[in-house]
Amino acid sequence: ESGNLTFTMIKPGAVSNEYIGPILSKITEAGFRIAAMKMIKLRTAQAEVFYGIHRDRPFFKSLVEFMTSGPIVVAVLEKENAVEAYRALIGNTNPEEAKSGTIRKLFAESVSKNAVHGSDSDENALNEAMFFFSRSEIFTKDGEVMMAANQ
Ligand code: YYY
Ligand code: MG
Repeated sequence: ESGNLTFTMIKPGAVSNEYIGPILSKITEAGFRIAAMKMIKLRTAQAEVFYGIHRDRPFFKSLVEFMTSGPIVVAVLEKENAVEAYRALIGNTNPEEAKSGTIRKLFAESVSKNAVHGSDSDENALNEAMFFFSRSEIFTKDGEVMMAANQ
């Protein structure tokens, strides 16, 4: 049984605090399937494009500096209603306002160092997934390439 997709990043900070394993456990225990995953380090230009919608916000420069400060884990997750379900699992942008049990409540240090990213719409989820992964790197439950180029 397949669902829809969302895109996540485990941010620097959560990676350097050794929270990759605990965060992935929360994700899989919540019923998400990992369809794609890798560890990378963002270049400044990549972070500026990824967060381009926030270009004019006061926190943009510090956001880009933080997101390029160390390795991150990028992943594509599958579940029914994935975007909304994952936003609920990660909790409020500000960990002080996040509900107990959410990933940000458990693992975030602050609003700027908030452990994880989660897409906010189906359209952005697909765009963000394709920003980091080629079609041949995203897999179905059966281990087949999800989006064959000739589809
Ligand atoms: O989607 P989400 O990550 O929950 O929040 P956004 O409002 O899209 O902001 C993106 C990103 O920017 C946030 O995860 C941390 C950072 N940020 C910040 O550093 N300071 C703020 N006051 C607001 C957001
Ligand atoms: Mg956002």
